[in-house]
Amino acid sequence: MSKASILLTRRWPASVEKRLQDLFDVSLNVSDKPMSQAQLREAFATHDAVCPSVTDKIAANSFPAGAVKARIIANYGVGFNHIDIEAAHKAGMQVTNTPDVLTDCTADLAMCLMLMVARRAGEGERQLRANQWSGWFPTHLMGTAVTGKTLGIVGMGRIGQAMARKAHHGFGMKILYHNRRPLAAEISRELAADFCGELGELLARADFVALHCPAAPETWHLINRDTLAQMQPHAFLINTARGDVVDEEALVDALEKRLIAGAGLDVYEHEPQVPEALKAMENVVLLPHLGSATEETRIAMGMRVIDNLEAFFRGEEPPDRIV
Ligand code: 8YV
Repeated sequence: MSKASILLTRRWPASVEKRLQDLFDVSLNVSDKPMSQAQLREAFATHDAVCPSVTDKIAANSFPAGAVKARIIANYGVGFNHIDIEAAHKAGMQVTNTPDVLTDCTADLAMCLMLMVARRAGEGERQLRANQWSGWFPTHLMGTAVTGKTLGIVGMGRIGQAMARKAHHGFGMKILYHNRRPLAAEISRELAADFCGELGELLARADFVALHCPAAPETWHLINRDTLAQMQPHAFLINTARGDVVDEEALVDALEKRLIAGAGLDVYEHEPQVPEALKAMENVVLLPHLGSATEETRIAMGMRVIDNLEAFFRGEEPPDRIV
């Protein structure tokens, strides 16, 4: 039997590409540059499966006007807001993602941003590398304590819960969360977490606000001029979710007016564009979408895509099918 043909829109870790090549007839995007819409249309017309990632905007017009050969879009990543799922289904394709395998990795990065921004780590590093460190003195780069503070988590899914666990058990933080529904009683007991039905209540009480909700029409600009104004002036905003959840212009304004103390960001509204105003601020830590960027996780994400493809081409339900 001939192997199914699959196309990866970007390069993946070598061990995963090797495993894929053992199983499938694989086309690689050798340049590793984001593919154009014309290239995507061609890919859907000529391959049994297309495996995109966050840099591929897949909408109805990404599919060929004529016959679509592809029957599955196996996304490399958990977030799938870059894919029009309804259009994919209409064009006869299933869509899968890679949950679980990047949960801790992303929560670790959120912790990293929280610690960095609170302890002014970016500022200190910039100062030292610029040979501007004159030596120790009692009031040098005094930051804010993290241990024992209150962390408000917006979106208490897998990643939100992982961050809550690290922050509560590791840093003695008080956990508040805003979610569509409260956690199961035993998890909420384990985390000593308070459910805030109203986002405003969480924003008014938290010293750190961490975003872990998916990008969806309901969460678009959830953090905006009004909600930023509800945060405490000493509070920090951490975003490892998606840029669209924050109105970036309003955030710049709130930071400039000192309505909040700072921000730690891994995602942006118009990646890879990052507002110059943010880059100019010392109280902001900016990372280039590194949430899942460990070797272990990027390999595990690839293996998870393989699990989905293998199940699909065996005629079974892929484990991570998005319905
Ligand atoms: C991925 C992410 O690197 O999986 C996600 O949702 O945000 C990132 O960790 C990216 O999406 C790959 O497509």
